[in-house]
Amino acid sequence: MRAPSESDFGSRLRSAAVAARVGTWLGVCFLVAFVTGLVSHYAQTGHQPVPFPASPAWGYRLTQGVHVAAGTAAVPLLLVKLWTVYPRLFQPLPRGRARALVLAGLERGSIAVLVAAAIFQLVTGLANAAQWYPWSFSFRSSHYAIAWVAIGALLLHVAVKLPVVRDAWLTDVDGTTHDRPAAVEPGSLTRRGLLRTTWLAAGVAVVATAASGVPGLRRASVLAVRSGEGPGGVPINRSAAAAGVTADAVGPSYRLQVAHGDRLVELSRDDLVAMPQATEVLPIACVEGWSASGTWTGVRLRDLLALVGAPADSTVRLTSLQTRYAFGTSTLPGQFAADPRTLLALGLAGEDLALDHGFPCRLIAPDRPGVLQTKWVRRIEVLA
Ligand SMILES: Nc1nc2c(c(=O)[nH]1)N[C@H]1C(S)=C(S)[C@@H](COP(=O)(O)O)O[C@H]1N2
Ligand SMILES: [Mo]
Repeated sequence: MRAPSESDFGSRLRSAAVAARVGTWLGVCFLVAFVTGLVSHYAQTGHQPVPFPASPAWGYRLTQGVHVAAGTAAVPLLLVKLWTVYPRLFQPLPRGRARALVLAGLERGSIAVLVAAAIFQLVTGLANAAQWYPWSFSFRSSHYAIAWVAIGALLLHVAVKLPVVRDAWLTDVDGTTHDRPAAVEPGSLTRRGLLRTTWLAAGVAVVATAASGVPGLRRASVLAVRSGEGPGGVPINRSAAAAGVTADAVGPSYRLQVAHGDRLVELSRDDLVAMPQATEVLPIACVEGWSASGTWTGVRLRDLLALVGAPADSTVRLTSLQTRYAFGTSTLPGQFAADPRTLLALGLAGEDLALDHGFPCRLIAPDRPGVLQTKWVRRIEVLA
Protein backbone atom coordinates (compact mmCIF):
# COMPACT_ATOMS: atom_id res chain seq x y z
CA MET A 1 0.00 0.00 0.00
CA ARG A 2 1.19 3.47 -0.82
CA ALA A 3 -0.51 6.75 -0.11
CA PRO A 4 -2.36 8.13 -3.13
CA SER A 5 -0.58 10.85 -5.01
CA GLU A 6 -2.11 13.78 -6.74
CA SER A 7 -1.62 12.22 -10.17
CA ASP A 8 -3.91 9.32 -9.21
CA PHE A 9 -6.87 11.67 -9.62
CA GLY A 10 -7.33 12.02 -13.34
CA SER A 11 -10.96 13.12 -13.73
CA ARG A 12 -11.47 16.42 -15.52
CA LEU A 13 -14.37 17.04 -13.17
CA ARG A 14 -12.02 17.72 -10.29
CA SER A 15 -11.11 21.12 -11.62
CA ALA A 16 -10.78 24.71 -10.52
CA ALA A 17 -13.57 25.57 -12.96
CA VAL A 18 -16.03 23.40 -11.04
CA ALA A 19 -14.61 24.20 -7.59
CA ALA A 20 -14.87 27.95 -8.17
CA ARG A 21 -18.50 27.76 -9.24
CA VAL A 22 -19.64 25.42 -6.49
CA GLY A 23 -17.45 27.30 -4.01
CA THR A 24 -19.03 30.64 -4.87
CA TRP A 25 -22.51 29.36 -4.05
CA LEU A 26 -21.20 27.58 -0.98
CA GLY A 27 -19.70 30.87 0.15
CA VAL A 28 -23.02 32.65 -0.47
CA CYS A 29 -24.82 30.02 1.64
CA PHE A 30 -22.34 30.41 4.49
CA LEU A 31 -22.59 34.20 4.40
CA VAL A 32 -26.40 34.09 4.44
CA ALA A 33 -26.36 31.53 7.26
CA PHE A 34 -23.85 33.68 9.16
CA VAL A 35 -25.89 36.87 8.93
CA THR A 36 -29.22 35.19 9.76
CA GLY A 37 -27.48 33.28 12.56
CA LEU A 38 -26.28 36.57 14.05
CA VAL A 39 -29.87 37.82 13.96
CA SER A 40 -31.04 34.74 15.84
CA HIS A 41 -28.24 35.00 18.36
CA TYR A 42 -28.98 38.66 18.96
CA ALA A 43 -32.69 37.97 19.39
CA GLN A 44 -31.75 35.62 22.23
CA THR A 45 -29.18 37.77 24.04
CA GLY A 46 -30.23 39.37 27.26
CA HIS A 47 -28.48 42.67 26.70
CA GLN A 48 -29.64 44.44 23.53
CA PRO A 49 -28.19 47.93 23.02
CA VAL A 50 -30.39 48.18 19.92
CA PRO A 51 -33.78 46.68 20.85
CA PHE A 52 -34.76 43.71 18.69
CA PRO A 53 -37.86 44.88 16.78
CA ALA A 54 -41.31 43.38 17.48
CA SER A 55 -42.30 43.98 13.84
CA PRO A 56 -42.81 42.49 11.38
CA ALA A 57 -44.28 39.60 13.36
CA TRP A 58 -42.92 37.13 10.79
CA GLY A 59 -39.40 38.63 10.66
CA TYR A 60 -37.70 36.08 12.89
CA ARG A 61 -39.62 33.27 11.20
CA LEU A 62 -38.22 34.42 7.86
CA THR A 63 -34.60 34.86 8.95
CA GLN A 64 -34.63 31.54 10.81
CA GLY A 65 -36.17 29.77 7.81
CA VAL A 66 -33.56 31.29 5.51
CA HIS A 67 -30.83 30.25 7.96
CA VAL A 68 -31.91 26.61 7.92
CA ALA A 69 -32.42 26.65 4.14
CA ALA A 70 -28.96 28.11 3.51
CA GLY A 71 -27.35 25.59 5.86
CA THR A 72 -29.16 22.69 4.23
CA ALA A 73 -28.27 23.81 0.72
CA ALA A 74 -24.65 24.04 1.83
CA VAL A 75 -24.51 20.30 2.56
CA PRO A 76 -24.51 19.01 -1.04
CA LEU A 77 -22.43 22.01 -2.12
CA LEU A 78 -19.78 21.26 0.49
CA LEU A 79 -19.70 17.57 -0.43
CA VAL A 80 -19.19 18.32 -4.13
CA LYS A 81 -16.63 21.02 -3.34
CA LEU A 82 -14.60 18.69 -1.13
CA TRP A 83 -14.79 15.92 -3.74
CA THR A 84 -13.55 18.34 -6.38
CA VAL A 85 -10.55 19.66 -4.48
CA TYR A 86 -9.70 16.50 -2.54
CA PRO A 87 -6.66 15.57 -4.73
CA ARG A 88 -4.92 18.75 -3.59
CA LEU A 89 -4.48 17.07 -0.20
CA PHE A 90 -1.87 14.88 -1.84
CA GLN A 91 0.03 17.64 -3.55
CA PRO A 92 3.68 17.45 -2.59
CA LEU A 93 4.88 20.32 -0.45
CA PRO A 94 7.16 22.72 -2.31
CA ARG A 95 10.82 21.82 -1.96
CA GLY A 96 13.70 24.07 -1.09
CA ARG A 97 12.74 27.62 -0.27
CA ALA A 98 11.63 27.94 3.34
CA ARG A 99 9.32 30.80 2.50
CA ALA A 100 7.37 28.78 -0.05
CA LEU A 101 7.08 25.98 2.48
CA VAL A 102 5.75 28.31 5.17
CA LEU A 103 3.24 29.83 2.76
CA ALA A 104 2.02 26.41 1.64
CA GLY A 105 1.74 25.33 5.27
CA LEU A 106 -0.28 28.42 6.12
CA GLU A 107 -2.58 27.90 3.18
CA ARG A 108 -3.20 24.26 4.05
CA GLY A 109 -3.61 25.09 7.71
CA SER A 110 -6.23 27.72 6.97
CA ILE A 111 -8.07 25.31 4.69
CA ALA A 112 -8.00 22.63 7.37
CA VAL A 113 -9.58 25.12 9.79
CA LEU A 114 -12.16 26.15 7.20
CA VAL A 115 -13.15 22.58 6.35
CA ALA A 116 -13.31 21.53 10.00
CA ALA A 117 -15.39 24.58 10.97
CA ALA A 118 -17.72 24.16 7.98
CA ILE A 119 -18.33 20.48 8.76
CA PHE A 120 -18.87 21.29 12.44
CA GLN A 121 -21.46 23.95 11.61
CA LEU A 122 -23.40 21.79 9.17
CA VAL A 123 -23.34 18.68 11.35
CA THR A 124 -24.36 20.48 14.56
CA GLY A 125 -26.99 22.49 12.66
CA LEU A 126 -28.54 19.41 11.10
CA ALA A 127 -28.45 17.50 14.37
CA ASN A 128 -30.13 20.44 16.11
CA ALA A 129 -32.88 20.51 13.50
CA ALA A 130 -33.33 16.80 14.15
CA GLN A 131 -33.42 17.51 17.91
CA TRP A 132 -30.57 15.09 18.32
CA TYR A 133 -27.91 16.15 20.80
CA PRO A 134 -25.23 13.49 20.84
CA TRP A 135 -22.80 15.95 22.48
CA SER A 136 -22.56 17.51 25.89
CA PHE A 137 -21.64 21.07 24.92
CA SER A 138 -24.19 23.82 24.45
CA PHE A 139 -25.41 23.90 20.87
CA ARG A 140 -26.05 27.61 20.75
CA SER A 141 -22.77 28.90 22.15
CA SER A 142 -20.61 26.46 20.17
CA HIS A 143 -22.52 26.95 16.88
CA TYR A 144 -22.13 30.70 17.43
CA ALA A 145 -18.43 30.59 18.31
CA ILE A 146 -17.46 28.33 15.42
CA ALA A 147 -19.50 30.53 13.06
CA TRP A 148 -16.90 33.25 13.56
CA VAL A 149 -14.07 30.79 12.92
CA ALA A 150 -15.79 29.56 9.76
CA ILE A 151 -16.52 33.01 8.40
CA GLY A 152 -13.00 34.26 9.20
CA ALA A 153 -11.38 31.26 7.50
CA LEU A 154 -13.80 31.65 4.59
CA LEU A 155 -12.91 35.31 4.02
CA LEU A 156 -9.21 34.43 4.12
CA HIS A 157 -9.75 31.59 1.67
CA VAL A 158 -11.72 33.80 -0.72
CA ALA A 159 -9.04 36.48 -0.54
CA VAL A 160 -6.32 33.95 -1.41
CA LYS A 161 -8.32 32.31 -4.21
CA LEU A 162 -9.93 35.39 -5.71
CA PRO A 163 -7.73 35.53 -8.84
CA VAL A 164 -8.45 31.87 -9.70
CA VAL A 165 -12.13 32.23 -8.90
CA ARG A 166 -12.47 35.30 -11.09
CA ASP A 167 -10.60 33.61 -13.92
CA ALA A 168 -12.77 30.50 -13.63
CA TRP A 169 -15.98 32.52 -13.83
CA LEU A 170 -14.73 34.55 -16.79
CA THR A 171 -13.81 31.50 -18.84
CA ASP A 172 -15.95 28.60 -20.01
CA VAL A 173 -16.60 25.84 -17.49
CA ASP A 174 -14.69 23.47 -19.78
CA GLY A 175 -11.62 25.73 -19.72
CA THR A 176 -8.42 24.01 -18.64
CA THR A 177 -6.20 26.93 -17.58
CA HIS A 178 -6.19 26.04 -13.90
CA ASP A 179 -6.50 22.27 -14.23
CA ARG A 180 -4.01 20.00 -12.52
CA PRO A 181 -1.75 18.34 -15.13
CA ALA A 182 -3.16 14.91 -14.27
CA ALA A 183 -6.81 15.95 -14.68
CA VAL A 184 -7.21 14.96 -18.31
CA GLU A 185 -9.51 11.93 -18.24
CA PRO A 186 -13.14 12.40 -19.24
CA GLY A 187 -15.39 12.25 -16.21
CA SER A 188 -18.45 10.07 -15.84
CA LEU A 189 -20.49 13.13 -16.77
CA THR A 190 -19.72 16.57 -18.16
CA ARG A 191 -18.74 19.47 -15.95
CA ARG A 192 -22.04 21.11 -16.87
CA GLY A 193 -23.84 17.92 -15.90
CA LEU A 194 -22.07 17.80 -12.56
CA LEU A 195 -22.95 21.43 -11.83
CA ARG A 196 -26.59 20.96 -12.84
CA THR A 197 -26.84 17.91 -10.57
CA THR A 198 -25.27 19.88 -7.73
CA TRP A 199 -27.70 22.80 -8.07
CA LEU A 200 -30.58 20.33 -8.22
CA ALA A 201 -29.40 18.56 -5.06
CA ALA A 202 -29.10 21.88 -3.22
CA GLY A 203 -32.58 22.90 -4.41
CA VAL A 204 -34.13 19.62 -3.34
CA ALA A 205 -32.43 19.87 0.05
CA VAL A 206 -33.91 23.35 0.55
CA VAL A 207 -37.42 22.40 -0.52
CA ALA A 208 -37.39 19.18 1.46
CA THR A 209 -36.46 20.86 4.72
CA ALA A 210 -37.35 24.53 4.72
CA ALA A 211 -40.69 24.05 3.00
CA SER A 212 -42.19 22.87 6.26
CA GLY A 213 -42.71 26.51 7.19
CA VAL A 214 -44.27 27.56 3.89
CA PRO A 215 -48.00 26.99 3.76
CA GLY A 216 -48.90 24.69 0.87
CA LEU A 217 -45.39 23.30 0.56
CA ARG A 218 -45.54 21.33 3.79
CA ARG A 219 -46.26 18.09 1.99
CA ALA A 220 -43.08 18.50 -0.04
CA SER A 221 -41.14 18.77 3.15
CA VAL A 222 -40.23 15.12 3.48
CA LEU A 223 -37.06 15.76 5.46
CA ALA A 224 -38.67 18.04 8.02
CA VAL A 225 -38.66 16.61 11.48
CA ARG A 226 -41.90 18.32 12.41
CA SER A 227 -44.96 17.00 10.68
CA GLY A 228 -46.79 20.29 11.07
CA GLU A 229 -49.46 18.46 12.99
CA GLY A 230 -50.39 19.08 16.59
CA PRO A 231 -53.38 20.67 18.32
CA GLY A 232 -54.42 23.84 16.49
CA GLY A 233 -52.08 23.08 13.58
CA VAL A 234 -48.98 23.92 15.65
CA PRO A 235 -46.43 21.18 16.37
CA ILE A 236 -45.42 20.44 19.93
CA ASN A 237 -41.84 21.05 20.83
CA ARG A 238 -41.60 19.63 24.34
CA SER A 239 -44.55 17.95 26.00
CA ALA A 240 -45.79 18.77 29.47
CA ALA A 241 -44.81 15.29 30.59
CA ALA A 242 -41.26 15.75 29.34
CA ALA A 243 -41.00 19.14 31.06
CA GLY A 244 -42.29 17.70 34.34
CA VAL A 245 -45.46 19.79 34.40
CA THR A 246 -47.88 17.85 36.62
CA ALA A 247 -51.67 17.68 36.36
CA ASP A 248 -51.77 19.02 39.89
CA ALA A 249 -49.82 22.15 38.98
CA VAL A 250 -52.29 23.07 36.24
CA GLY A 251 -55.40 22.04 38.22
CA PRO A 252 -58.00 24.21 40.01
CA SER A 253 -55.42 25.47 42.50
CA TYR A 254 -53.35 27.04 39.69
CA ARG A 255 -52.68 30.75 40.17
CA LEU A 256 -50.75 33.08 37.87
CA GLN A 257 -48.60 35.49 39.85
CA VAL A 258 -48.01 38.97 38.48
CA ALA A 259 -45.39 40.76 40.55
CA HIS A 260 -44.12 44.34 40.46
CA GLY A 261 -41.97 45.43 43.38
CA ASP A 262 -44.00 44.61 46.47
CA ARG A 263 -47.25 44.40 44.52
CA LEU A 264 -48.48 40.92 43.77
CA VAL A 265 -51.67 39.88 41.98
CA GLU A 266 -52.73 36.25 41.82
CA LEU A 267 -55.12 35.15 39.08
CA SER A 268 -56.87 31.85 38.51
CA ARG A 269 -57.43 30.68 34.96
CA ASP A 270 -61.07 31.77 35.28
CA ASP A 271 -59.89 35.24 36.30
CA LEU A 272 -57.78 35.35 33.12
CA VAL A 273 -60.70 34.19 30.98
CA ALA A 274 -62.86 36.94 32.49
CA MET A 275 -60.42 39.66 31.36
CA PRO A 276 -60.73 41.34 27.92
CA GLN A 277 -59.57 38.85 25.27
CA ALA A 278 -57.61 39.51 22.09
CA THR A 279 -56.96 37.24 19.11
CA GLU A 280 -53.74 37.40 17.08
CA VAL A 281 -52.28 35.30 14.27
CA LEU A 282 -48.64 34.77 15.25
CA PRO A 283 -46.03 32.15 14.37
CA ILE A 284 -43.97 29.86 16.54
CA ALA A 285 -40.55 29.96 14.89
CA CYS A 286 -38.40 27.36 16.54
CA VAL A 287 -34.62 27.72 16.52
CA GLU A 288 -34.62 24.01 15.77
CA GLY A 289 -35.68 24.72 12.24
CA TRP A 290 -39.48 24.58 11.97
CA SER A 291 -42.19 27.18 12.16
CA ALA A 292 -45.97 27.25 12.18
CA SER A 293 -48.57 29.94 12.40
CA GLY A 294 -51.34 29.85 14.99
CA THR A 295 -54.43 31.86 15.87
CA TRP A 296 -53.98 32.64 19.55
CA THR A 297 -56.53 34.09 21.95
CA GLY A 298 -55.76 35.46 25.38
CA VAL A 299 -55.01 38.43 27.59
CA ARG A 300 -52.78 41.23 26.36
CA LEU A 301 -49.61 41.21 28.39
CA ARG A 302 -49.76 44.95 28.94
CA ASP A 303 -53.22 44.58 30.49
CA LEU A 304 -51.65 42.28 33.09
CA LEU A 305 -48.90 44.82 33.72
CA ALA A 306 -51.56 47.47 34.25
CA LEU A 307 -53.05 45.32 37.04
CA VAL A 308 -49.90 45.82 39.11
CA GLY A 309 -49.38 49.42 38.02
CA ALA A 310 -46.33 48.68 35.86
CA PRO A 311 -45.65 50.67 32.67
CA ALA A 312 -46.63 48.85 29.47
CA ASP A 313 -43.04 48.84 28.23
CA SER A 314 -41.60 47.14 31.31
CA THR A 315 -39.02 44.39 30.93
CA VAL A 316 -40.53 41.26 32.43
CA ARG A 317 -39.38 37.79 33.36
CA LEU A 318 -41.66 34.83 32.77
CA THR A 319 -41.27 31.68 34.81
CA SER A 320 -42.80 28.34 33.93
CA LEU A 321 -44.34 25.55 36.00
CA GLN A 322 -41.87 23.18 34.43
CA THR A 323 -39.55 21.19 36.67
CA ARG A 324 -37.20 19.59 34.15
CA TYR A 325 -34.93 20.79 31.34
CA ALA A 326 -34.08 24.26 30.06
CA PHE A 327 -36.24 27.04 28.58
CA GLY A 328 -38.36 27.33 31.73
CA THR A 329 -37.82 31.09 31.99
CA SER A 330 -37.49 33.92 29.52
CA THR A 331 -37.01 37.65 29.60
CA LEU A 332 -39.35 39.80 27.55
CA PRO A 333 -37.94 43.21 26.59
CA GLY A 334 -40.16 46.26 26.97
CA GLN A 335 -40.92 46.76 23.27
CA PHE A 336 -42.54 43.29 23.24
CA ALA A 337 -44.41 43.77 26.51
CA ALA A 338 -45.89 47.02 25.20
CA ASP A 339 -46.90 45.53 21.84
CA PRO A 340 -50.68 44.94 21.75
CA ARG A 341 -50.10 41.68 19.85
CA THR A 342 -48.16 40.15 22.76
CA LEU A 343 -50.52 37.79 24.57
CA LEU A 344 -50.66 35.52 27.48
CA ALA A 345 -52.55 33.00 25.37
CA LEU A 346 -55.34 30.87 26.81
CA GLY A 347 -56.53 29.38 23.54
CA LEU A 348 -55.33 28.30 20.11
CA ALA A 349 -57.49 27.97 16.98
CA GLY A 350 -60.69 28.63 18.92
CA GLU A 351 -60.08 25.93 21.54
CA ASP A 352 -58.59 25.94 25.01
CA LEU A 353 -54.82 25.68 24.91
CA ALA A 354 -53.74 22.04 24.93
CA LEU A 355 -51.64 21.03 27.92
CA ASP A 356 -48.66 20.42 25.62
CA HIS A 357 -49.02 23.91 24.10
CA GLY A 358 -48.72 25.47 27.54
CA PHE A 359 -52.07 25.23 29.37
CA PRO A 360 -53.13 27.07 31.56
CA CYS A 361 -51.44 29.92 29.67
CA ARG A 362 -48.39 30.63 27.55
CA LEU A 363 -46.59 33.62 26.14
CA ILE A 364 -46.91 34.43 22.45
CA ALA A 365 -45.20 37.55 21.10
CA PRO A 366 -44.52 38.77 17.56
CA ASP A 367 -41.07 38.40 15.94
CA ARG A 368 -39.68 36.32 18.78
CA PRO A 369 -37.68 33.06 18.73
CA GLY A 370 -39.90 30.08 19.59
CA VAL A 371 -37.60 29.09 22.42
CA LEU A 372 -38.58 32.30 24.24
CA GLN A 373 -42.35 31.77 23.87
CA THR A 374 -42.61 30.39 27.39
CA LYS A 375 -45.29 27.77 28.04
CA TRP A 376 -47.04 26.89 31.33
CA VAL A 377 -46.46 30.40 32.72
CA ARG A 378 -46.56 30.52 36.51
CA ARG A 379 -45.13 33.95 37.27
CA ILE A 380 -44.70 37.27 35.47
CA GLU A 381 -42.25 39.53 37.19
CA VAL A 382 -41.53 43.14 36.31
CA LEU A 383 -37.75 43.61 36.20
CA ALA A 384 -37.49 47.25 35.16
N1 LIG B 1 -41.72 26.28 29.69
C1 LIG B 1 -41.30 26.00 28.45
N2 LIG B 1 -41.67 26.79 27.42
C2 LIG B 1 -41.25 26.52 26.16
C3 LIG B 1 -40.40 25.43 25.90
C4 LIG B 1 -40.01 24.60 26.97
O1 LIG B 1 -39.27 23.63 26.84
N3 LIG B 1 -40.48 24.92 28.24
N4 LIG B 1 -39.97 25.20 24.60
C5 LIG B 1 -39.92 26.38 23.75
C6 LIG B 1 -39.62 26.07 22.36
S1 LIG B 1 -38.04 25.60 22.01
C7 LIG B 1 -40.55 26.29 21.36
S2 LIG B 1 -40.13 26.15 19.75
C8 LIG B 1 -41.94 26.60 21.68
C9 LIG B 1 -42.82 25.59 21.02
O2 LIG B 1 -44.15 25.76 21.40
P1 LIG B 1 -45.20 24.62 21.06
O3 LIG B 1 -44.69 23.35 21.66
O4 LIG B 1 -46.49 25.07 21.63
O5 LIG B 1 -45.22 24.55 19.57
O6 LIG B 1 -42.18 26.63 23.06
C10 LIG B 1 -41.18 27.22 23.82
N5 LIG B 1 -41.65 27.34 25.17
MO1 LIG C 1 -37.82 25.72 19.80
